[in-house]
Amino acid sequence: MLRIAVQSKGRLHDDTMSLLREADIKISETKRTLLVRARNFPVETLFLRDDDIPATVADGVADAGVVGLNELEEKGADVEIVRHLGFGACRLSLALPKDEPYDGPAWFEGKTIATSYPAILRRWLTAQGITATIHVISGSVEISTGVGLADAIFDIVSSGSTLVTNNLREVETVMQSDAVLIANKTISDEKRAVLDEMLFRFDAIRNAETKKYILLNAPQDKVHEITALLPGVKSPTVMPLAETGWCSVHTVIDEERFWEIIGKLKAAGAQGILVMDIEKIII
Ligand code: PRT
Ligand code: ZN
Repeated sequence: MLRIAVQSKGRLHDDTMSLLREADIKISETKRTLLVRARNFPVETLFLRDDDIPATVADGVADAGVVGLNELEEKGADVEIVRHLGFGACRLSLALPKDEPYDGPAWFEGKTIATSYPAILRRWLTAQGITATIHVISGSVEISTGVGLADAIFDIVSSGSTLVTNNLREVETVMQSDAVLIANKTISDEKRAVLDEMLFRFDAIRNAETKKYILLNAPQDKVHEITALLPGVKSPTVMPLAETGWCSVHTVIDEERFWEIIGKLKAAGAQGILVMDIEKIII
């Protein structure tokens, strides 16, 4: 049985639970207990505050966990980062009142900075050779400058709208973060095998996320031209249609190249183009 620490509520909870669900690991969330065992897979989830997840995994109370890289860096726990999961993307940045002139990191010399991430901030200041006072607060960091508690803030930024609302301007990005799957460094072979099976499923889901399955009809004499436009997983499948002179082409393309490729396919004579989401890809 592999025990995974998951945020009990908050920004990473839902994405973590949907990843487990898509991997067909069925965890019932109806009873809000601390420890819930999956119905069909040797995994149990331990619901915790995100602050406690790195230490819980490092101590071996949980074998694995999902936590923001920012939280892991702050806590400095000795664990293995097994995968970046892609969701919960954000950055840790320094921000100043928006009209304050800024000409580089030296601005922070002698200033007071409010944050919930003192360890990461301390490392950055040291690397820049700057001495500043760090004022640690656990929430509502963004109001610190407005109420005269600090000259600047160091906080999580995602869309940037919280900064704008509080008349702040982002001046330095110190780190990028996303949710990571972490594991205890000394888990048994048996638990490692469960973790590997889970990773295999997570990877199949992530591989599919950025891809589309496309099907189209192509005139026989244009098939070479059309398939040349399709950088598929391997090579496209080409099948004859009942109507002579036509065939059906199936392949997988990267979502980011989708519009570019579709335009070229149409121009080359492709018709009846169908585009579908893919649930999983096993490479
Ligand atoms: O209760 P618990 O301790 O478990 O939760 P928490 O309140 O400490 O954390 P939570 O749920 O807020 O965030 C968990 C993790 O989500 C963080 O550690 C990050 O890794 C990640 N994450 C991603 C974010 C954001 N995006 C985010 N936007 N965490 C917080 N924010 C906050 C930020 O603090 C700021 O107040 O959102 C605001 C900024 O957002 P924008 O979009 O206005 O820029
Ligand atoms: Zn927290």
